[in-house]
Amino acid sequence: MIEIFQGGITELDVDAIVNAANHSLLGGGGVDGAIHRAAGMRLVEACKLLNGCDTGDAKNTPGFDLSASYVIHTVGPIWYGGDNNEAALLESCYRRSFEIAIAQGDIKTIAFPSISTGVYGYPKEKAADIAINVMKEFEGEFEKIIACVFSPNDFELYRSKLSDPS
Ligand code: AR6
Repeated sequence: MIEIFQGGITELDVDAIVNAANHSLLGGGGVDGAIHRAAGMRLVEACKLLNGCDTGDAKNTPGFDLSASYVIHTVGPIWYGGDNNEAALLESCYRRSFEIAIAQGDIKTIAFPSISTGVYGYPKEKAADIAINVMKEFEGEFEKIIACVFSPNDFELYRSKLSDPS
């Protein structure tokens, strides 16, 4: 089942939340900042042991003070106009996050923010198409996948795409 939730991802009571991080994995603004604030200082200590992360890849940590048991940190591409492998890298973020969740073994519910669509500038509609395609591919492996959006416009974007049978 794929659901849409509008609001802060740290509020969600799921097994894992995905973080739209940067190469350092040491925190930042946007959803990354919110997750680090809510998880507490132990999160950055755990992230320091991971030696960063490549764009399109993902790594997981415990969720510490979050209600989510795990945070899966992924690094989305910066949008440079679309001819710099952005789509494949964004798709890889979703796919690697799902693969890590499956390998973890005890993640049945997972929530994703709209990776790369904030500071990294990825056009929201193109990003939503990629997110939803990969979510549909992995839908059978999870009890619930949540697309967590922040704005009413993003909620409507996901709602219209998810209700479109094509
Ligand atoms: N919960 C859910 N979604 C959120 C939240 C939240 N609390 N806060 C923002 N969003 P961004 P990026 C939405 O900029 O583009 C960081 O500094 C937001 O509206 O957080 O991948 C990292 O450290 C947008 O739709 O991530 C990196 O340096 C989406 O989350 C860089 O930003 C992603 O926006 C990553 O940029």
